[in-house]
Amino acid sequence: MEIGIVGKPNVGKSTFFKALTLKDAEIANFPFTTIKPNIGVGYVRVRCVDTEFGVKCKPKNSFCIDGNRFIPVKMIDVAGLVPGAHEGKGLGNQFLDDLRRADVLIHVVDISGKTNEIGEATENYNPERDIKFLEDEIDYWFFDVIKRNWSKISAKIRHGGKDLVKELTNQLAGLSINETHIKSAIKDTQLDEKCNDEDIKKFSVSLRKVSKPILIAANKIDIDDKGNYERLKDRYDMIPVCSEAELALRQATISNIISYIPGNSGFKILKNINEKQRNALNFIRERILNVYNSTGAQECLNVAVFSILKRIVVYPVENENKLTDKNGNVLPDAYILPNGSTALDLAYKIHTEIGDRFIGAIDCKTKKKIGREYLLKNGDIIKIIVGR
Ligand SMILES: Nc1nc2c(ncn2[C@@H]2O[C@H](COP(=O)(O)OP(=O)(O)OP(=O)(O)O)[C@@H](O)[C@H]2O)c(=O)[nH]1
Ligand SMILES: [Mg+2]
Repeated sequence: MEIGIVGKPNVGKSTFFKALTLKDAEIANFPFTTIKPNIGVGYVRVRCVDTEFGVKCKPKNSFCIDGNRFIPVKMIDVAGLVPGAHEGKGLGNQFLDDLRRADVLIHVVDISGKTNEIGEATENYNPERDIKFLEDEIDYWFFDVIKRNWSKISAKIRHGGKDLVKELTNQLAGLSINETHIKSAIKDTQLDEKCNDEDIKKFSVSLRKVSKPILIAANKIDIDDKGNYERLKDRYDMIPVCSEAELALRQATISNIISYIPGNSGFKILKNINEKQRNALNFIRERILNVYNSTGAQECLNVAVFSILKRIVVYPVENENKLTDKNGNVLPDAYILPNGSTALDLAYKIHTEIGDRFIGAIDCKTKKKIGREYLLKNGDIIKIIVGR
């Protein structure tokens, strides 16, 4: 699973990415600082199941702080997009190809309205315009990809007796688009092999909505002095964010200046600091955390993965009584799986060989034996039984 970060230049995409991944990304107050995509690992946060069992976990593929399990997700930060990118404006829309494998997009917007459409400083810009133009540019990207392949696809259907859904699924698999997405968009737009450009455009819009849903990160909430967030929040899937604050809190945590768990509504100062540092931390506490309950950055990842993509977290173990792997690590791994995944899907996710040799599984909470078709639930702890 991958999360793509998109938006126009200078809105704080790289700051948001860096805060969540702590990977070096270049940040600067001018447009097009990022050209090559930054790829990194962020973490979603869930209540660890170890708390339910009164055991202490020993994570391997994730980490746990005070009963909060942080599970890795891949993130990609790309260059800024400007209106007309599909016609070559700005850096064009070629780099959207870096987002092929994204399952969900987080659109970082400067909610304060202090960045114009091409990424320069301004006042009183309406950030709602960005929401529309960004959707348009992604639609054009989809349209271009489908259009490029269209004559091949329609020829195969007309002369080769091939099936439209299958052909589109094959052609678009590289865009992280599956058969369910395609069926839904065909049903929605009545696409058939005789369609024209206008029909393909409509199909692209519908396909984008199901295959690359967009969450809006209303960034720079700290300087939103025009009340844009309050005006727009009920109309969109939108989370108030201060990426700069999240980055500062994470860096202060690494330097042992504060203790802070990403996503929390507060932090503790651990040592004597100078007045400048104290003022910066007080600002974050009073103007961000006390008002919005968090910096919003962690929440964006959680909402994207669990509310929008409806993923679940499952813990595979090898010993159903001790909840350990074969080396005695308690609840070592936490996997993020699509809702509707089965016990067999989990086995294949662990290893192809485990999937091939699957003969059954145990639900470690009830100790009941379950079969390959068992539908996994969020928080399940599962032992897979393999044959020889
Ligand atoms: N006030 C405020 N400024 C922010 C926030 N997040 C980022 N910035 C500033 O916005 C400017 C642009 O940040 P970047 O992260 O480089 O933006 P970008 O969207 O990656 O820009 P490009 O790579 O040029 O497309 C920098 O000066 C950041 O310090 C925030 O939450 N609040
Ligand atoms: Mg950038």
